[in-house]
Amino acid sequence: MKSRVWEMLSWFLGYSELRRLKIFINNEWHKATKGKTFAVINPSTGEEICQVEEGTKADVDKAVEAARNAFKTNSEWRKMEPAARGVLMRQFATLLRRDVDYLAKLETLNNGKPLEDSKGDIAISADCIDYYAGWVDKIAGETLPSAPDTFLYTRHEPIGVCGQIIPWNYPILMMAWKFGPALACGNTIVLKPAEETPLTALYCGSLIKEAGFPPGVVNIVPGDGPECGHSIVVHEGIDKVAFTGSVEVGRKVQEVAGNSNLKRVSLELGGKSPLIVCEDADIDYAAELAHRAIFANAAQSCCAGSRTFVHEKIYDKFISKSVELATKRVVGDPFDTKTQQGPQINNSQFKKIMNYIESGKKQGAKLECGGERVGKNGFFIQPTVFSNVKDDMEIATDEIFGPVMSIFKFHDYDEVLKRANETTFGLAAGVITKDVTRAFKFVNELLAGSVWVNDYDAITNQSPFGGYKQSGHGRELGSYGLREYYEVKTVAIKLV
Ligand code: TXE
Repeated sequence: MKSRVWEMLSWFLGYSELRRLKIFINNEWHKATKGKTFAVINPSTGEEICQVEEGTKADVDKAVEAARNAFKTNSEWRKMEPAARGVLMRQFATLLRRDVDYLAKLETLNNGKPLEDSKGDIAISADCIDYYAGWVDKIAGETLPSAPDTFLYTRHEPIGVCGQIIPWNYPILMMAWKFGPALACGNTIVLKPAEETPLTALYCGSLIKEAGFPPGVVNIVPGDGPECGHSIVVHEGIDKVAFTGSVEVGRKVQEVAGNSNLKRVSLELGGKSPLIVCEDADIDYAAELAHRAIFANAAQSCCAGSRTFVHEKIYDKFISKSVELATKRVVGDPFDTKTQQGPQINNSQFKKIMNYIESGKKQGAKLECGGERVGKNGFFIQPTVFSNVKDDMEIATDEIFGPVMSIFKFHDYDEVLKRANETTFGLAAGVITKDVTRAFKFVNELLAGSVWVNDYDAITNQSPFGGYKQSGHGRELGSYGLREYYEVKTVAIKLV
């Protein structure tokens, strides 16, 4: 693997212009005000890829100033016809597709996901931007019934400067989910990519400029959470903050936003999503689906199916099939086309996951397979399957965010529904059954923002995505995603 990574490194360093590793403000590349840089690490090797200028408060201030100027009433962006905004967005999507090979390699180098997965993420990111480009001239208010001498209507207006803070698990896709609705509604943006994975977002800065967006509409400030992220959340010049990440930080974001200028907040946080396999399920189909539900993206997915409930009548067969699939899963070099699972993102996530595996063993779950590190370098973990998991074990309650499948046994449908809902999270849920009445009962009573029947991760650009309970609030994607990015102004005109 090492030689391949060196090949990639020289490819990256040879072809990337250094300016792409700076801070992107006003369509220009800036050095960090404090003059500091931070290392970006390749999770496949643990080695440094490159240094990136580290944004701090002063850089966030600069970015906000640029975004505020771009949002002024007479700015080029604000005077633009909606359809013209759509043209810019489509151009950006076209450039993402043009550079898919470069971007995919960069994403895989930086995040560790298999190259084909990175290509898929970039394709759906471009589709997401295109989808929202289609909305620009349809974000309409309403004419309302009123007294005959009054004209009453609503306008949907952009909120203003939007701070967007994203995680490292789907770096470019999370950026697209945030850019799409914000730009469609006519806002301006200060984006902070995760400190682990800033490379593709920064590259996209150059594409934003090439697409023709006016300076200041999109600004990208790489940096850490406590300094750079916090400076965004607390900033009085920012009107809205959208955050995707941990519950712990989400809670802080809401509190800090509330204590500053009460900026609007939308949060997409973690999950502990149940997937319920009923006795009438086709076992091979169900095991394949449950396998993908948990192990996709090395299980670094907020809606990962991390609690698999299986009916007692098919429990043993389901476990042997799941073990067979997990044992066959190919873990390793994400540039190798046979690889299905790359490394975890960093050492701290790696350790967190290994600790959960130990905790599962100690608390009496049965380790069916996996549970070990793969190789000596990088942060690879074997696909791990636990059976006999009880509801109060740590692996049953906490978001592990790693390749650990936890299988629970159930014998009664009311009982499993109650257990599935007994969590502080509520992002997603799945059920596999051929019984339509039972399916609807689950659909209606599962407390989750998305419920998938005989499917999992069925996310499209038009389907809203977000959480019940402590998985966050607000929705991304679809027309619902737009609501997070406009204000409703009511206008009453008396005809005197
Ligand atoms: O998340 P953080 P981490 C969960 C998952 C994972 C755990 C920790 O369980 O194991 O969170 O991951 C920025 N003010 N998810 O530590 O810290 C940070 O710089 C403002 C679920 O990586 O929440 C990054 O850009 N911003 C999740 C972003 O928040 C701050 C995806 C996410 O980092 C900040 C990732 C602060 N005080 C992790 N502190 C999902 N929902 O998909 C940090 N950040």
